[in-house]
Amino acid sequence: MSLADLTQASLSRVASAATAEELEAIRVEVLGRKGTLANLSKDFGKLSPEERAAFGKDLNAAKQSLESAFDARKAGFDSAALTARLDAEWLDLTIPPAGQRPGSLHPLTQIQREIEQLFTSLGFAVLDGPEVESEYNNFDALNIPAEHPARDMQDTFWLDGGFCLRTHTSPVQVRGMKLLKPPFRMIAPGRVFRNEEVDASHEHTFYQLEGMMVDRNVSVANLIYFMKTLLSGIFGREVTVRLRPGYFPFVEPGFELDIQCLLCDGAGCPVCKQSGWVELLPCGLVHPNVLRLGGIDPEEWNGFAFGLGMTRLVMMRYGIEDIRQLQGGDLRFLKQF
Ligand code: 2NL
Repeated sequence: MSLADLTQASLSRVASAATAEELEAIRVEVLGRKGTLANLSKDFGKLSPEERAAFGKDLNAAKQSLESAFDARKAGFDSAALTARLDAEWLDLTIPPAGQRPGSLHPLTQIQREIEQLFTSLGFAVLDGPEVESEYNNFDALNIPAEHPARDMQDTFWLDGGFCLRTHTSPVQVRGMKLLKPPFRMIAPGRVFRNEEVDASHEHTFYQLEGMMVDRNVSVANLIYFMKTLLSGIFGREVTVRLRPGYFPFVEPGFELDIQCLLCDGAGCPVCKQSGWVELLPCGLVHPNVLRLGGIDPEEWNGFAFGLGMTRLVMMRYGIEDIRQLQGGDLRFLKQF
C-alpha cells in the first residue's frame, strides 16, 4: 500500500473509532514503535539519497497529519467523558432534602434554655418539681393567707384531697429551700395553671420562671444587678430598669420591676402606652416567714426572689399577638421559629 493510501485509510479509521480505547489501539498500530509507519521507514536504506529526501518528507508529513488527527479525536473523547462525568456528579444544593424536614424547638423551649444558660453561668441551679401540688406548698408555705382570693375556685384548679395544679413555680422553690443548704441560688422554670377564661392574652396554661438567691446580707442592689444582667442577656442589649412598690405576700419589700421601653427608648409609643416604661417582673426580698417555713433562719440568711412570665416574654420578643398560638400546635405557626 502506498504511503498516501495508508495515510488515507488510517485517517478514516481514526474518524470512525468508537471509543478512546479503540482510538489508542489504532494509534499503536499505525504510529507505534513497531507500527505501520515504522515498518515503512525500514526500507529507507534501499533508497537513493534523492528518493530518501522526498520519502522522508512525505513520511514526516503523513506522521504529522496522523498525529494531529489522533490528538483531535482524543480531545473529543476526553471532553465527552468529562461532560458525562459532570452530568453524573451534578448536585443542586437548593433542592430541599427528601424525607421529613428537620424540626425546631418551640419558642418557649428556646427562651427557657437561654435563660437557664444565663443563670447557670451565674451559679444558679435549675430545679424541677411536680405540676400537681399540695395546698401547703402552693399557698401556705408562701405566706399566702387562707382567705387570699388566689385560693378561689375561680383562680385555681382544685383537685381532690387538698391538691391543686400549681399556680406558679414557687412550690418548686419551697422544695428547693429545704433541699439546698444556704447559701444557694436556684431557678424554677415550668408550666403553671390558672383557672382563667381563655382569650388572646389569657391562657389557663402558661410558662413561668421563678428564681431565688439566699445568702448573707443580700440587698435590693444585688437584686437589681441580677435582674439587669438577666434582662440585658435576654434582650441582647443594655436595659434601663426601675422599681415600683408592689405587694406579694411572699416578699417584703416587694416590687414591680419595669424596663425602659425598648421600642421607643423611653420617648413613649403604643407598646408602652406612651409611658416610656414596660412592666416586666415582680420581685422582692424573700419574706422572713417564707424563709422560716423553708427551714432557713431569717436572722442569719436573707435573699431576693423574682417571677418571670416566660410566655409573656416570648410574645414580646417575637411580637406574637395571640397567646393561643403558643399552645395550638399549628405547624404553620411553629415552623417560623
Ligand atoms: C409571679 C410571681 C414572684 C416570687 C414570685 C417567690 C417564691 C418563694 C419565695 C419568695 Cl418560694 N418569692 N417567688 C417572688 C416575687 C415575685 O412573682 O407570678 N410572677 C409573674
